[in-house]
Amino acid sequence: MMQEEYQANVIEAEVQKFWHEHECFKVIEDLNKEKFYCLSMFPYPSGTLHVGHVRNYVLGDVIARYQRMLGKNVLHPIGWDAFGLPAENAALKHGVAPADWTYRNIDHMRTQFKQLGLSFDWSREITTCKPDYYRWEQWFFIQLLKKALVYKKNSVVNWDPVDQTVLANEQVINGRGWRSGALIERKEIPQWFLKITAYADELLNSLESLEGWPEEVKAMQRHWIGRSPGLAIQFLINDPQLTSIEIFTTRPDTLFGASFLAISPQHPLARYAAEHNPQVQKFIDSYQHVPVSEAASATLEKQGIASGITALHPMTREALPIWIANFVKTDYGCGAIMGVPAHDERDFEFAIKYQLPILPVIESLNKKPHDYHQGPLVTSGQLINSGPFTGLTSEKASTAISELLIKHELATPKTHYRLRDWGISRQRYWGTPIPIIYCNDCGAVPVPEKDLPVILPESVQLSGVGSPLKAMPEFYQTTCPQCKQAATRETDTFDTFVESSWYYARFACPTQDKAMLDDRAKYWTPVDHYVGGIEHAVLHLLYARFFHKALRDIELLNSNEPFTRLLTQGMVLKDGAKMSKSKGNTVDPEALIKKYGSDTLRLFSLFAAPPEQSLEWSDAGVEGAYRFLKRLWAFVYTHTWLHELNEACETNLVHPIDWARTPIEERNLRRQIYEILQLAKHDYERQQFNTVIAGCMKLLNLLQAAGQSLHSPSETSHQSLKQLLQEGLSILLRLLAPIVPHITHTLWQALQFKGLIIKATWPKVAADALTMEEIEWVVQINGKLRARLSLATHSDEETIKTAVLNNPHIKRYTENQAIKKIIVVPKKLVNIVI
Ligand code: ANZ
Ligand code: ZN
Repeated sequence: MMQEEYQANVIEAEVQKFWHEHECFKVIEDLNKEKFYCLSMFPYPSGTLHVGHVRNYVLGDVIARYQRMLGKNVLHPIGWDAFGLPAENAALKHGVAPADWTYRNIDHMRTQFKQLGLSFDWSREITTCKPDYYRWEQWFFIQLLKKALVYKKNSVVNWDPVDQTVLANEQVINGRGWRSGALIERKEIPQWFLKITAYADELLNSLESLEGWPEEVKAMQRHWIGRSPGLAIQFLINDPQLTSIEIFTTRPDTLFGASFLAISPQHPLARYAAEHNPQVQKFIDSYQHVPVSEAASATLEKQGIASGITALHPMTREALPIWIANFVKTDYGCGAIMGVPAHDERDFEFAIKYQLPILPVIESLNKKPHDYHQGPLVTSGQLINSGPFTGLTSEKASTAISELLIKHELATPKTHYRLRDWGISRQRYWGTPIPIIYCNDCGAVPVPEKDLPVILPESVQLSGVGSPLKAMPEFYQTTCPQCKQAATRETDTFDTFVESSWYYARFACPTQDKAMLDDRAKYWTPVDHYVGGIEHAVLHLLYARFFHKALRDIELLNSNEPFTRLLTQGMVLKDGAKMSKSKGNTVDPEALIKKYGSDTLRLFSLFAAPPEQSLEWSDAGVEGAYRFLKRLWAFVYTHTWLHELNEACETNLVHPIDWARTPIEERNLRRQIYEILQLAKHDYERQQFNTVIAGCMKLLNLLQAAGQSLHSPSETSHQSLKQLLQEGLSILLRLLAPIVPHITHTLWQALQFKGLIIKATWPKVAADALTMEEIEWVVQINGKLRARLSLATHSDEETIKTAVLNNPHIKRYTENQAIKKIIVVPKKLVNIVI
């Protein structure tokens, strides 16, 4: 029997127990059913749930539950992105091993997730810091190595000289180590890289196929990949020891405007020049340790020194000086440029400073005069002072100049990318060990597959000085797999983005211990709907797309993209500011669950804003959500007798109702119910859950009002109204089921509807409910309002035209007139043109 009062905590605990005991959300592969893979980005186990998590996981949960009710085979898994820096920081602070801290947090957050009523298939839980997971990551790294998609090179890190540790960027505060306060040094050390650039073109081009992604995210990815098609041009050098130098340009049309060449301080030619010139050596040395991050070099004051070497202009045969300049990036293009001061900002600034010639070669198409000594003209236009190319547009000239140079083997087409290869070495303890062994004779040797996983020791004491792995001979001492002599293991670990790049595929077969993935991954992937924060728009999503393609290329997957549709949810704000611990404006979801129950929390977080927008936290809003659920409960409580109808239906005691003969109020109510249903379906498809909820609130009001006219349950008349109420309630509960799954589960049972609401099918719109109603049509003659006519909403054009022309009001105007045209705007107006 149903309780009179809505006791959220009691029913939620019961319903959750029921789901758990009946393994309601466990799925297996079923080729006869349409699959749907719904995934919210898995969390870092930071310790406790915050409202941002609530939003992320509730959104995913609603989508999963909705798709189940549509009859699909829904995979909705969860796991833990368990490696990472915070565990090491916590370990230093509290003296507890990172593993213990992490597992404890996971246990706590798992309980909290269960309290939220999230419909996860818990049998597929993944924890990335466990060897059964990272072992396959190590295996995959070795496959990439075999395919030459892994290499090692020197790269700069932040070095804390006091703690003798490499620091992550976020651990460097105002140039100092976060713990030691020591001034950070830049240090070059060898690191492992994944060749993501090998997939640059595909990563860019297949963005086109991602119709279910927000434009904004695709634009960010495009920019990050930053494809620049251009030309590498060879300039011959007037020096007996050298032959030529190659520069990269995206503007071959400006070739006649080049008045110098510039190379980066790390360019081999700069080193050559330094051999004979101590000034040059000094200049180069002073740039050895300057950060070369892009932001820094854009604003850096331009500085340079002439190398003393000149190059030959391929067209004019003039000698151009080669400068060594700080604004030329080493690792972009050819590390060398042609300076065109009349048409490029950086070159202009440099030319002014060092008094290099400014040679205008482009004018604007409308020939508007431009003072080239005041600043460059950077747009394309029409060529001037360019020999045979004068008069051509920039576009035509670029093609013509490129073709001529290529023909004479003085240039090659080259495309450059902003995208860099992915440095995955981290000088950290709490991560996946990189499966490499260093041997004095054989060099870097991958760990043989049969010896995987390389297990990370979990019981360690962190001192804060260096990685504890470097102090554990039992970890690093080993023998060379090739020559069997003593060797040492790599002590660096993977960037934690590696784990999150393939977890979505592993959810298909989380316990498979013979392979990284099996055929189940082909069944479930791609993820049909992925939900997560916009902060992952570039790195995580790009890395996962890269891994997906690489996994496809070793035939472990069979699709091109990992995530078909992407929902990026907005932030949760309080008083207009981002919620954060440091601001002290956080809200504790657990306390709210205790007070109101998780259905209220779920309802509020979906009702307060559409998913993509930021959500303003409001205590009054939470209260409002709670009141609605109480009202729903009370309404069902007073109408539980409606269940008699369910029994009657089953035994065919109810006569089918001829709705056309029922009173207009009932037909109206019925139409409104189905209109709400129709809209809700549309809104579910667009994830506009806030308007779904608004519709449900309206529906409850309608049912309440109608319910009041039914005074006593025993009354035998009003059969149609009772049935309508029952129909309306069953629709209302099903519309709300994905959103507030506990209360709807309980009420569904109280009303004795068949089966479980989580397995109920999505309600269908009764078409006749919508068609029966009449609406008012506006009738115009030559655009002027002449009459209003009540006609059925969905009448066909012929019926409408006949009714209009036979109307006496209209006849007055149309008599003896030739009718040229009759325009019918469905459900609105008819315009007669005479
Ligand atoms: C001549 C020129 C004339 C250029 C002109 C631009 C405008 P994006 O589009 O970002 O790829 N460049 C090439 N390599 C460089 C390096 N290593 N460091 C700094 N700058 C470099 O930029 C391509 C342009 O950036 C190239 O085209 C080159 O300058 C410069 F009116 O060549 B341009
Ligand atoms: Zn060896």
